[in-house]
Amino acid sequence: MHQTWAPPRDYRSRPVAILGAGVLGRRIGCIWASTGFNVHIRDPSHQQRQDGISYIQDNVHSYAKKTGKTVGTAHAFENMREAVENAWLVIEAVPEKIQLKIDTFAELESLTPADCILASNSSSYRSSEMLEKVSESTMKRILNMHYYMPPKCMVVELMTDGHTKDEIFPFLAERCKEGNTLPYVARKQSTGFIFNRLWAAVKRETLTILAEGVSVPEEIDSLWTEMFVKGGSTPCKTMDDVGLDTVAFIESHYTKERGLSPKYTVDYLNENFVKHGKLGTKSSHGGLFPSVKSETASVIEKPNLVVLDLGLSAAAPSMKSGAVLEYSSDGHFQKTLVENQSLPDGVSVDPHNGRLFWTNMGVPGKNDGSVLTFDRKSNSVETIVPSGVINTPKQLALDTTARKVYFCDREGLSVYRCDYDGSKLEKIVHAGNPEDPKDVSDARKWCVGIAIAPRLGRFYWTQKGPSKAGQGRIFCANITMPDNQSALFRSDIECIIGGLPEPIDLEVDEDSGFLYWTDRGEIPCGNSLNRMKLDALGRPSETTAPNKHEILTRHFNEAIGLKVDGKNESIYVTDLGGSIYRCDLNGNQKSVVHSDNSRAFTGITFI
Ligand SMILES: *[C@@H]1O[C@H](CO)[C@@H](O)[C@H](O)[C@H]1NC(C)=O
Ligand SMILES: *[C@@H]1O[C@H](CO)[C@@H](O)[C@H](O)[C@H]1NC(C)=O
Ligand SMILES: *[C@@H]1O[C@H](CO)[C@@H](O)[C@H](O)[C@H]1NC(C)=O
Ligand SMILES: *[C@@H]1O[C@H](CO)[C@@H](O)[C@H](O)[C@H]1NC(C)=O
Ligand SMILES: CC(=O)N[C@H]1CO[C@H](CO)[C@@H](O)[C@@H]1O
Repeated sequence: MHQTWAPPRDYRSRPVAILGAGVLGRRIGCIWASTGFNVHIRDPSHQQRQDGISYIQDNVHSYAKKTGKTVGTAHAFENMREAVENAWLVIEAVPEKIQLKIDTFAELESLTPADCILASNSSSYRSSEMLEKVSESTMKRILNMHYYMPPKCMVVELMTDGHTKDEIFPFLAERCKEGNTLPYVARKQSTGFIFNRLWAAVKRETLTILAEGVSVPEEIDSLWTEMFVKGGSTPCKTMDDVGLDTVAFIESHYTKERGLSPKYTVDYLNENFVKHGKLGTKSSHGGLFPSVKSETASVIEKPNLVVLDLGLSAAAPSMKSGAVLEYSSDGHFQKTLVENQSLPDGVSVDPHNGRLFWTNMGVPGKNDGSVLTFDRKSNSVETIVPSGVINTPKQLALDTTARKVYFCDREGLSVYRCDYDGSKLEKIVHAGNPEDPKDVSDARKWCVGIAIAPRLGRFYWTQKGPSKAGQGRIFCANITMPDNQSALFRSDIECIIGGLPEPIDLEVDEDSGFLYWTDRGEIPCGNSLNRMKLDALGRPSETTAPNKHEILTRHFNEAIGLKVDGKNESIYVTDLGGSIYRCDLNGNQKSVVHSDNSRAFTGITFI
């Protein structure tokens, strides 16, 4: 009679049968007996039966000490039928011979009740290899149940034979916990279950390190103890902490160096995590583990917006009517932070100390551009790059880890960076010769927007091209200047996209791996907010066809500034027409947050 399996509700009054009274069989029996289950041990050898029962009698109370449970009984049987006839669980621990196991399961099929779970302790054979002589309905109640060496290690792994009824796993896992063991369920058939595969990787690499003569056993074990035992590191949490983009990057080095397939490492991470902005602990989208949203996250005050007004739409426009303004995130004017600025263009804040940095373009074509900083606590303004050095500084970005200020100089045909105090000013991109009138009049060499991606080791900038000409480009280069090179010649500059209407400001959201930009060029594609997915190396991801990017939303009035708020999942955009907009990360739900036609907005950030 082959009924389908249903949980044996009376399991408490029915025995657990163990086939094989050897070293492991008797320990498995002892575990179940120590938590109040009645145990039947079956072994053809009289000696083994006697030794098995003695072991249980001698040890069951010490096993039970940990749980304080009343112990069950243990009986030994020579006859298989008697041992298993009323069992709710049979664990075979017979010698590792596949034919013997096949025959054992065939016998168990005819001798056990239809609700009895049949488990194999085999570590070297999958239970699917033991199904030759059993019916399909019996296959549904067979699985692997692999113990290590109790009582030292109380782990037990459960694994399907490919047919095992799903309901068996939660039921048996609960019973294992009742039996004071720690169950882990392999979701699929897998040679070596779960732990032995982890262990296989550790062994393989340890042996390779030894074979290459890179280290010695004492030091490997000591290093392991420091990192994993004392440090308490665990693999998945550690990868989330390191960042899955970084893990993918490191793995790609190994796969290349060793000629391995990237399928289960680099590709798996990129396809399932990195591509979706799931980079681990640092990311609001989580990683291998879901993100732990802090309880207070939703009550944290929304940051205010800092927006630059060029001053050219003012009632009496002048070279001194620009301002640094503060608005609430829903667009209410708060206050003027700094006034009388000379065409301010790019702004950024270091969230660690609330310090604000911005550029004043000054008169385009004259070397009177400047970079300033404002400290909210002391309400003081300081000039870090005074006029006389740079021409027309545009967007500004901070590397808050290295404490560097980056900015583009449009008519200076360059990208610069300096320290927070303005020292160590260096040109890092030389797009043309600012002394050569031909170069200066070539807007394809005009550097405008800039974004820093410290985790990718890259920075990005736009060269906008003539107004609405479709000749705009976005470039990237390494934050670290290649050895012995300089802005005049550096070999790491890449143009990552060209033919754009007129790209202006940039931002990289390293959490999601997207590069965003505004474009003030002509309709249909200009005056838009755009984005492009980057890969782990910071280049356009392969899913981005050449020169294909996403236009998220359009119809701005000379779009300039942008600021991505990953936490709130929104993007703010400003335009010269005097509006601040907000849309979601896909460009939907665009709304005007604030509008004032006596203003002409450029840079925007949070404070
Ligand atoms: C059960 O598994 C353990 C670990 O692989 C093995 O040492 C032992 O021999 C197995 N027991 C039997 C009786 O199959
Ligand atoms: C800004 O300029 C106006 C008009 O010239 C002047 O009255 C005001 O004092 C200036 N503000 C600052 C902070 O210098
Ligand atoms: C730029 O950085 C990448 C990634 O770190 C590195 O592989 C590459 O060699 C660097 N290029 C140069 C020219 O230094
Ligand atoms: C850089 O220059 C130094 C000194 O001239 C030289 O020793 C070194 O090899 C150079 N490095 C590279 C990568 O060319
Ligand atoms: C996704 C989300 O939280 N969006 C909010 C971002 O902030 C604006 C302004 O406060 C809210 O209106 C959105 O609901």
